[in-house]
Amino acid sequence: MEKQTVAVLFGGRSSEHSISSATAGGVLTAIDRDRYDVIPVGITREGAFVLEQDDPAKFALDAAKLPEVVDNGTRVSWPQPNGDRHLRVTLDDGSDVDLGEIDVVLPLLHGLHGEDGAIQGFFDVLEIPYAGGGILDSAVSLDKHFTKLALTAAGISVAPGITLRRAQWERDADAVRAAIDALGDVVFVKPASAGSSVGVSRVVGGVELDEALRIAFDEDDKVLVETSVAGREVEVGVLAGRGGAPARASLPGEIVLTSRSFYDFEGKYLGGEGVDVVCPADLDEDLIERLRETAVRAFEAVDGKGLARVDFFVTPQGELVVNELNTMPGFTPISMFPKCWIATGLSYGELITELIETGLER
Ligand code: G1L
Repeated sequence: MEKQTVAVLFGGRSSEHSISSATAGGVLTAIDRDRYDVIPVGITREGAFVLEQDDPAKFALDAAKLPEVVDNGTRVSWPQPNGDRHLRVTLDDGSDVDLGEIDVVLPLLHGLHGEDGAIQGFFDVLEIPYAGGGILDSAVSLDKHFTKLALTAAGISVAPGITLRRAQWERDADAVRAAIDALGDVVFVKPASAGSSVGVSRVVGGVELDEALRIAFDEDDKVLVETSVAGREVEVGVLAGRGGAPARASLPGEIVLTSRSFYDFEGKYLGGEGVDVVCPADLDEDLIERLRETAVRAFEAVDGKGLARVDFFVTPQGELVVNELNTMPGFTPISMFPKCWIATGLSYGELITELIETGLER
């Protein structure tokens, strides 16, 4: 079999720079070396593209020394569209070295320009295939307001709530407070498009509502206020089909709150103390089937390409409410998305192969 060359792209100008680099370490360890040649390309915190060593150990998940892309002076330049897809590096003396032709990019990036569709558009313009979400599904999934529009139109339940623009809040605060009051006693205030849970507050009985809105508007001009949905937090991995096959869903996993009281590695990388990632979740057959089917419908509702993690609340009555989609889910071997695919029968390495091959097919 002819080997394909994969450019693994990681780091970047975001607060998740180190997580991205550690994820690259996991991918460099597990990627099928019989099928793929790898060119690791780091993005520094300043935004420079640099050639990295193909050394997983350099990007290990080590709490004492978080991995980092540093500017080593070996700048990578991307080919022209319709060109030969050759990556080149420019050395300090100004001369160019050809690194060879790449077939596909594996973008492991978070935050600004990483998962909002921008890097996907960059590679579309360069006519270089890539793994994962496309422009539209990435952009829609990053915007909680547009995600709700797409899901609602597809008949999928979302948390009831309102979307506020900064100008509305500044012009008519009283009307905004009244509208929020009507949502109920407990609400969540969140920026429409900040990653992770940055800028999110829980407000009870209107206490410190103004402060919660200020924090959210610091992150985005658009803010969602939603009623709190009581229920278990269940997540499903979706992979696009290959060769015209439909998308498919993993077994559901669950975010379980534990009494873990010490600060450890796992806790940190899994989203904080007292949180466990469990897959498969302990749910009955009928619920599992409905979750998997709804996850695929949600993926299709945002025109999903490549993959997405679909996050649900499952209410005590068994109602499924979709909280959000994530086209760049946590992707270390202990993250929910890989864990759920492992539970469903794909190894971490096979999952990487699947994502690369789907990217190559597009
Ligand atoms: F392209 C893939 F493989 F589909 C893909 C891309 C990015 C899967 C998962 C991710 N996730 C991340 O890059 C990250 C959330 C670990 C970056 Cl910090």
